[in-house]
Order: sequence, then C-alpha cells, then structure tokens
Amino acid sequence: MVTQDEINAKAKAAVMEFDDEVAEYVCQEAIDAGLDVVSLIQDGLTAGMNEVGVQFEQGTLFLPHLIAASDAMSAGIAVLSPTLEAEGSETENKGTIVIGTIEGDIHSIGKDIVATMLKIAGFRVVDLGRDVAIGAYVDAVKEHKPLIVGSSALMTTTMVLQMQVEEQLREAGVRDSVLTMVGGAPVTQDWADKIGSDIYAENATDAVVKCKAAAE
Ligand code: B12
Repeated sequence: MVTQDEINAKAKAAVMEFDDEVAEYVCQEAIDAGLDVVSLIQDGLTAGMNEVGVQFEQGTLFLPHLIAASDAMSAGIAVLSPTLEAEGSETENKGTIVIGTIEGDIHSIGKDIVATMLKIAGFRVVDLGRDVAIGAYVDAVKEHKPLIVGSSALMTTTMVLQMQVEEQLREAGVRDSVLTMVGGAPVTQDWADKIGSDIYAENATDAVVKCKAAAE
C-alpha cells in the first residue's frame, strides 16, 4: 500500500519532470488509496512547482520548463478537482468570497487551489479569473456583496496593485462593507498590514482557517 509520503514524493517528481501523465496517474492513485489530497497538493505538486521556480531563478531552467511544469501540475489538479468539489458540495453556505489574480499577473494555479479549498469549506466563491482589472474587484463587491474579496499576486511588480484594490474600494465607498484578503508567494503579513488588508494567508489551508474565523 502506498503511503502519503511516497505519493507526495511521486507527485513532486512528476511536476519536476514535466510529466502530465504521471501527475494524473499519481493523483488518481492517491484518490483510489483514500489518501489526503490536500497534503498531496501542498506537499507534493506544489513542492515540485516551488523547486522548479527555484531552478528558474537560478537560471538552470527556463520559461518553457515553467510552462511544462505548470501543465503537469494542472493535469494533476484536474484529476483531484471532482473529488475535492464533491466533498465541498455537502457543506452549508458560509458566505460569498470574491477572488482573482491581480491585474498584469497571469499566475493562476495558487489562486485556483485557494478557490477550490474555500468552496470545499462551504463558501460560495466568485472567481474573477486572472489578470483582473482593479475596477473589476470593486464592481464584483458591489454586485455580489461578499464577506471577503481576495487578490492573488505572484510577482513583486504586481503585488503593489493590491494597494490599489484597497484604494479603489475606499473611493467607491464600499471598503467598510467587505473584508479584504491578500496572498501569493511574495505577499507577507507585513505587506498586508502595510496596505491595510484585513487577512493574509500563506496557503490554501491557512486561507480556509482565516476565512472560517472571519465568517463566525
Ligand atoms: C508556474 C509559474 C508560471 C506559469 C504560470 C501558469 C499558471 N497558469 O499559473 C507561467 C509559465 C505562465 C509563468 C509566467 C511568468 N512568470 Co512565473 N512562475 C511560476 C512559478 C514557477 C510557480 C507558481 C505556482 O504556480 N506555484 C504553485 C502554487 C500552488 O503556489 P502559489 O501560487 O504560491 O499559491 C499558494 C500561496 O501563495 C497562496 N495563494 C496564492 N494566491 C492566493 C490568493 C489569496 C487571496 C490567498 C489568501 C492565498 C493565495 O495559496 C496558494 C496555495 O497554497 C513561480 C515560482 C514560485 N515559486 O512562485 C514563478 C514566478 C512567480 N514567475 C515569475 C516570472 C518572472 C514570470 C514571467 C514574467 C516570466 C517571463 N519572463 O515571461 C511570466 C509572467 C507573466 C505574467 N504577466 O504574469 C517570477 C516572478 C518574479 C517577481 N517579479 O516577483 C517567479 C517568482 C519565478 C522566479 N523565481 O523568478 N510563471
């Protein structure tokens, strides 16, 4: 019988080897074995993605490798999604959360994972997608009246736009009606404090814990 550590290691390797088929196979194997798919995402697939990111930064891997690794990760997530969402459909509605990747930024994998995990936790999630114009967050807050509006930023250059979400929500007179949440690899609690965002979460599990606390 395969263990959680073994399956996580296999998933990490599949992403690092840019192997969509193995990623899909390993994810199905985890479901069949009844293993923890959240751990598989965080400690397996994401760990592989992070390692690819480090090698990209060091100049040993290049953009096509990033694309190939994210394809493998997405292939794995696609296998896991029905199982994850089936778990989520059984829980009650805890409130609405609007989420999107900030303007100028097309990194969507982490945001998608956060959105999926929030759905599983019982929130109604309005996913605005990626490269979301700041005004679109404001419009979505007016339209959906969410409990929380979250933005994801994966680059230091786009992270600064999270500040504009705060500003434009204030200018539109709706800042006090909603909690703001920020996340993404370069984002920190210090950054959230600096721009006046209500919630910072390091990963999807942390986001679920903090959003549940906010909904109580
Ligand atoms: C995959 C990837 C890509 C893929 C994205 C595919 C996709 N559909 O998302 C592709 C190949 C398209 C890509 C493109 C680029 N990339 Co890129 N990419 C990455 C990489 C390797 C991994 C990101 C990832 O998916 N991680 C896995 C997920 C699960 O983790 P995550 O995103 O961090 O999300 C978790 C948490 O952060 C958190 N979270 C995320 N969002 C949110 C939101 C909220 C509200 C909350 C609470 C929490 C939260 O929870 C998530 C789950 O646990 C990173 C390196 C890295 N280590 O981050 C570089 C990285 C982000 N990319 C980088 C760069 C430079 C680029 C390009 C500019 C490259 C180029 N020359 O064209 C373009 C950008 C184009 C653009 N305009 O956006 C740099 C950014 C540097 C910087 N300025 O800060 C990085 C850091 C690589 C590096 N080390 O240099 N990239």
